[in-house]
Amino acid sequence: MKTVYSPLHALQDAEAEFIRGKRVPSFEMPRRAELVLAQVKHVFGDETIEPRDFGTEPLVKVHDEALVAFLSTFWDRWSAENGPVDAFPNAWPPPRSHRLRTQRIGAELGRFCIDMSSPIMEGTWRAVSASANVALTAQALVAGGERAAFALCRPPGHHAGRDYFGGYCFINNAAVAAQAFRDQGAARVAVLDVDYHHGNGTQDIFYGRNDILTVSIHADPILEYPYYTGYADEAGEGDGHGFNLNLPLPWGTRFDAYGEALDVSLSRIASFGAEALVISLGVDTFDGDPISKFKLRNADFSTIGRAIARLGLPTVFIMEGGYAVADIGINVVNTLSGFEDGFAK
Ligand code: Q9C
Ligand code: ZN
Repeated sequence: MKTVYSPLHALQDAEAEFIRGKRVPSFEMPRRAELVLAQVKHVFGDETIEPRDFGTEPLVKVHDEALVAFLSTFWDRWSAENGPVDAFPNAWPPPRSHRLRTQRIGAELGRFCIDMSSPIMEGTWRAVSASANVALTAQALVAGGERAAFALCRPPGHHAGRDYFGGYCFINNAAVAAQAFRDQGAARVAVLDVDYHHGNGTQDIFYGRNDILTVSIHADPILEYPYYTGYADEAGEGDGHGFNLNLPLPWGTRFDAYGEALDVSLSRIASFGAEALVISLGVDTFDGDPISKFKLRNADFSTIGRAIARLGLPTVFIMEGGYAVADIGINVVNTLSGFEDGFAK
């Protein structure tokens, strides 16, 4: 399988995030992508593909222009006021407030940023736009006839919604790729999110639509980030009703129960009649993940890949989460290799 990769991801290098009141070293770090790349090269060979530049046009098809404009211009305004300091919000608009009037950069940050895990720094926008270009380049390979491709995106994207960012995510790479399939003529596209966390951003972006099915298997948000969405009764709205499927699972989930949820997901994608598939590939479902509480083993990721291949669809894999750095490469490449095994049969 071909892999698309850009070294510009390393420009997003957060020193810290905030968890339960404490400033701790960021779990989302450049080394994650470097170790995935090393394992990709080990198994699939040294060739990787550099992304092309698609500009902001494909981004504003799934995000508000205001978010894209904010992210792309933020650093100059912030650093002029505060110096070269990683930016976290410390104020958020209360419900029903007049959100649009403030001119203060730190207060504007609170309009767009939903949490304290996703600081913006000098290189953030270059890393983020490279990550979206990685996704779009992989999508173009598949649209051009490859049966699958791997977008080694970093920063990840699935927590970024129409007009907000957070959860280490800024631009929703999976949504951008899914929309690109639609724009190139696929009538129906499915996004399957296997990251440990609910794909709230992807759900938000496509919630009112019946042409892009969103399915997410994740830890029950009653106990886990992103807390406020990801429940089983969120089915979509308006035309989109019935085209969002959430499969929350309890802490401690092993592959026996996980595999059943995966089968439900794949059946729904098949009955939907998807013509192309985007996988939000987080491997933070792994037993050894430091911020997660599922119990999948290395070999289970091969099984997931083989199961996805049974759909027989053109497929773009988009890198999302996974923080057990010693195993992240193995778990990602096991998924991709499992897919290739399954597709060959
Ligand atoms: N108790 C992705 O996997 N912090 N994002 C959670 C843990 C945010 C995860 C705090 C986790 C975001 C792409
Ligand atoms: Zn995650």
